[in-house]
Amino acid sequence: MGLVKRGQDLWFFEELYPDVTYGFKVKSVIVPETPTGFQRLMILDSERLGRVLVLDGIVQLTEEDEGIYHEWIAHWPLFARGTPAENVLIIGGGDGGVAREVLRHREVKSVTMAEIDRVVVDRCREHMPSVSEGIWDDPRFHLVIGDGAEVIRRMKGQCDMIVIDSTDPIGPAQSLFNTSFYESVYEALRPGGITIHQTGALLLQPFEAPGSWRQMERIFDDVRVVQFSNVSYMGGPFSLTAGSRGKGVLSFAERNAKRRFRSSGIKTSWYSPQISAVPYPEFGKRLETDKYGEEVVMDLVLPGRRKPTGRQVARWSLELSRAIDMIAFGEPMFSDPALNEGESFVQYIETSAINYRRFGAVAAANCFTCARLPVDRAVGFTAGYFGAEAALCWHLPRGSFADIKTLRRETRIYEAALPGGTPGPGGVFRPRLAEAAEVFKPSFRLPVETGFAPAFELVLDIYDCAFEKISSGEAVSAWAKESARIAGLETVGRAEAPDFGHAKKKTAGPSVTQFLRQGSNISHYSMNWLMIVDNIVARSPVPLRRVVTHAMDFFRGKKAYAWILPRGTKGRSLKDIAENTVLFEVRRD
Ligand code: AG3
Repeated sequence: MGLVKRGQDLWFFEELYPDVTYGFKVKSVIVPETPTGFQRLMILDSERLGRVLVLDGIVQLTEEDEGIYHEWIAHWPLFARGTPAENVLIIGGGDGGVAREVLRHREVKSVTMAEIDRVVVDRCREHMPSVSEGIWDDPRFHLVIGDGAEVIRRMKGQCDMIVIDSTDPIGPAQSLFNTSFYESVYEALRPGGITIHQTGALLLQPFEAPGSWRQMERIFDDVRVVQFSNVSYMGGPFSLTAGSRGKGVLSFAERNAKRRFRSSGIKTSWYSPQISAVPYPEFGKRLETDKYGEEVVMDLVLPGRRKPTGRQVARWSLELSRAIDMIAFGEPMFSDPALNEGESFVQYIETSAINYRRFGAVAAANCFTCARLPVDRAVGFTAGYFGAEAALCWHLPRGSFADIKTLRRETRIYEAALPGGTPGPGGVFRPRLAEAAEVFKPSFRLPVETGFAPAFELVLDIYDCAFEKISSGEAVSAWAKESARIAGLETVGRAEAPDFGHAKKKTAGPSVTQFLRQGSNISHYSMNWLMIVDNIVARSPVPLRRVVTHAMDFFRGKKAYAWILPRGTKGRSLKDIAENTVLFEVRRD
């Protein structure tokens, strides 16, 4: 893609997505694609859109419609404030379009633009002078060539407004889309200050705005999404996410804008406080109802003395990932290739993992996705594959932001009707709700201690974790090792934290598997959701309180939901299974 010859004509096709693109006919190449040291820069001229700035194959602006983006990203937050902003910081924005619009506000006393790439500034000034028109002679304007993430750390409490006019969160702008950066933005704002950040096309980049939202929501006092659309950012509704320092600052945004726009005398072409920038309701709904993920845990009764081989299990995981529309990543992993009693198999998939182990005649299989999971299909397929006589299932909402009562209601324990995989005639049961105090008492007995089951699983979702901890592959591997020591479980091999990059979509963080003797500890980290989701399976008891609190302290998590499941049972009644399945909440404030 990029520049393509079509007959006599030269066309440009955007390279942002692997499966959709848009293109335009090119009149001439003004600046052929050049590496700047940070990114690839190209400037094209076209009949339809005028001159076009392209970075890393992605259209940043066109002369024809740059006003739409620049007016909205500058005037929306400036007019949203009750009082005029005086000190404004722009991160990125090297073409000068944002600065141009900000400087139209007379009350603004100083505009600092921190752009990492000098080549963007120079080429745009030379070849697209209309975009930055007027800024260079304005004594209020200051250009800093440097990394915005560093510049902002030196500006504590100094800014009334911070505009982040960056490229997408791939390439050099990656460091501008995470919690530690958002924290420094908050720190740099004065009370009553507002920041605004471009967060992508709402339909085509479905995890971008929600990912920024979730992180910003934890730091800023109010967060809002501003929606607009233009021609050059493909995909219709496009988002800017705004945050304020101070509660209630954004609540009056519309009212302030109407009043202050009128009195400012500023004439705009595309921005107007009369136009609603409220996102389509569907996006609000998606944000609210967006569950982190789902898991189905299955105890399958194998016929005869069947012991599936490693090869069969690995093939199951690949076929299962296909059945649930998930791509498998990396190589299948075994704690013991013979898959002897209790030894584990793990296959990472697009957003998390599939795993397996066997306790006698029971195959204990888990299928976890940080997205929607067609549970019945996963169960039906798995039971069919192993020729299971019965399938006991726990369907768990993982990383749900709901309260514990809702979580209990959404946890389903049932015997599947085969071959369909749907809940059978025995009905659907819920886990027993317990207080952490009860579960943490030394007198509490795990299902392996009471003799109810040969193994147990601790399913743990920890919320509000520290970004630095969950984003570091090294830290999470160290935790997995340390956790095994605290649990008194013997490790097998090392804890690896492979990086599948964008493949993990909204989890956007490492996954770690630490094999244990006859068990495993598999965890996934979501940098967007600031959460860890973890499953520990073992045949011997562990000190629950120490294991859970150690994990929470390590990741500095504030809240956890945990389930304890009896694994590997055969012939127990559903009622007994449900009574031995415990759900509890832990808070560390
Ligand atoms: N910066 C935002 C470009 C976003 C393009 N992304 C996309 N289409 N998903 C533009 C810089 C203009 N000052």
